[in-house]
Amino acid sequence: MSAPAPLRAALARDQLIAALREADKLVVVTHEHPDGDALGSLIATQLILTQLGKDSVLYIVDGEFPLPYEYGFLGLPGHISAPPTDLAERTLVFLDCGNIDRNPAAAALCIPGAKILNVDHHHDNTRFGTVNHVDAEASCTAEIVWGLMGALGAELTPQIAEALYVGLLTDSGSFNYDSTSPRSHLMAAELIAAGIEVHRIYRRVYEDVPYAKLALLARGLSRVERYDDGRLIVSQLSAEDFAGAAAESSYSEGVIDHLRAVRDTVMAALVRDRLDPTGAAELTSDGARVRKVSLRASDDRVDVSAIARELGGGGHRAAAGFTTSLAWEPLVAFLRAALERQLGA
Ligand SMILES: [Mn+2]
Repeated sequence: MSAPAPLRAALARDQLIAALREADKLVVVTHEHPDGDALGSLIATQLILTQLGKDSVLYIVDGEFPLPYEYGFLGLPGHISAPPTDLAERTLVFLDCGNIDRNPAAAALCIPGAKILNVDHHHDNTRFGTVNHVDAEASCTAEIVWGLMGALGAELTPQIAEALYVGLLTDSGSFNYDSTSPRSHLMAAELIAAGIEVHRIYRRVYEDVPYAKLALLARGLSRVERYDDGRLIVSQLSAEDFAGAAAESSYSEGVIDHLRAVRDTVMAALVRDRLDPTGAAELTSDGARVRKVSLRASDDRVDVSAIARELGGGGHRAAAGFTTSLAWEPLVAFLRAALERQLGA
């Protein structure tokens, strides 16, 4: 019989701390198309391990660049873009990565015998690590990293605090999502006391918006469709929309929040063409467009991660996503049916 969940969680945390203490050489990685929490927890962990005197590198492949402009101010300490030659000697630390199968570059690091430390807050984390510290109650992975610092004897520098705050701010929806807890605010208080400039970070992350992002939003809002008395609201952005707006793929971030906020919405979906390096639509071998679908729930009854998993994706109850080559009409039909199933209709 396995141990009860809280005990298992405490054991995993102890195992993680012991493994981090023990390791001399590490490589820190996160999920594909990293967001604010992925980058914030990644950078903070890299800084913490380096501060503790360890030889740590931060691995992000070239294909991920340019990173979203709003996180550019953080810098990438110890960044490498090819697997380290001494990979076999390094402990792998995965941050904010719920499913290793969706990150081929990171999965390629997992050579036989690799020590894999999996630190995450996705409730559907596939527990691919040799140590799995998964805390689904945490508002962000940065909150978990922050919670480890005391036990590791790490000092909260302004640079670490800034990276952690970006993770906290972005993954908690500026302290507005359900996952925001007293602990999230205690963390924020400690980060502010450590010297971060809250307003400056807000400006960097949420303002300083390239005009192309506004132009892309306008296109997204012009393609909105509503179904089933507005319970489902969907929009799409094609490769042509990105090109027409001169927008990078990350500029679609935030469009879905406008959809979710509409009255009567139960689930919002944004469907985007995946772009190849030239900005053209990525195609399957039989010529279909590969699309990324982001889902947001605005109703507690709905678990959008379960809907995303039906097509090979995943995420959180209120925010999830998947990739598909379904055409628009069957895709909308799938979303409508999946939502009705969730609502028990
Ligand atoms: Mn996260």
